[in-house]
Amino acid sequence: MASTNWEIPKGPGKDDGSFNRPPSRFREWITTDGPYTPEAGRYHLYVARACPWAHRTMIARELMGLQDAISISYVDPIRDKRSWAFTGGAYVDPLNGFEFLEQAYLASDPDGRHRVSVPVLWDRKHGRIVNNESSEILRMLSTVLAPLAKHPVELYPAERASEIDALSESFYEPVNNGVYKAGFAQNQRAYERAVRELFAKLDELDARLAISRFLFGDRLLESDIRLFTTLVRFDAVYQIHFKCSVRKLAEYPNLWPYCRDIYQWPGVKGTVDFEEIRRHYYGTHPTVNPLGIVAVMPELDFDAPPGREHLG
Ligand SMILES: N[C@@H](CCC(=O)N[C@@H](CS)C(=O)NCC(=O)O)C(=O)O
Repeated sequence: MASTNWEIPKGPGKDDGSFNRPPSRFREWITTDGPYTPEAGRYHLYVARACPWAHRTMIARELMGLQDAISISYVDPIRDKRSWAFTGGAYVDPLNGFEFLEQAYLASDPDGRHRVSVPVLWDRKHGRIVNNESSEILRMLSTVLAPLAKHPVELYPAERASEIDALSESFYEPVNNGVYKAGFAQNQRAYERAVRELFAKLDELDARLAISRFLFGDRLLESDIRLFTTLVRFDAVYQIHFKCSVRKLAEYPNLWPYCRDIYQWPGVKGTVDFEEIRRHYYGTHPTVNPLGIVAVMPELDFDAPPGREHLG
């Protein structure tokens, strides 16, 4: 069997066949007292449209109106041994002219051996990565970078901060990471545990959304973005490729219209590219899908009216 080294990341943790995600390497913050200060035109995002973690940052950039202040470029959805690459056409790096995203990592830490992951927040001024952890980049976009935004929206209101953190944390392992734990499990037991935990949490969230338009009432907040980027990929990819087989998203009475509600939110639809999402997953994990055949897009009407406006 080909080495899974480049394909499936491996972090510290029990060696019991379960997937352990390695922690993100770069964790600096933009702050008003520096050295990374909030300045329009200074920062750049490297993302993959396929990636649910990178997708969080793409959505926040749109919702806040940060497109002019923070530039963006896209890697090719197919990741191989050399990791993410700029292969030409729509996948170029106009900023540094990198051919591979690894060059950004090496420029930031020449001695390090890194998993090369997206998203990456790059600082033009120091020519290095500030941060490559999506939850932290998302937070910076909606807080310290808000003064640069054309139409800032509050995604992390102070009065709900601890509730938002607690809820996002509660579904990170079973849902956001859980679909990967199902797909990358190395034995039956680890797989079944991941699937059970995933659907238990989805059932719980579905119940919460029966009486609430978004996770915290009628305002779309950071937790919604973090849940959405997993949900929107669910039936096209996770249900099939990662064997998250208990139910389809489209069978959930509340999660499915909730997902459509966010999809139809101004600015969001343009960040979703099902073609790239499907090409990436089905084409990047040869141990999961050796022939790289891409499952046909399920018939899902993401534009159907969600009918959730009446909920508080
Ligand atoms: N914890 C990271 C995870 C990012 C991540 O794993 N991104 C995937 C793409 S969906 C990646 O680039 N994987 C490549 C690798 O780990 O080698 C975050 O939230 O930013």
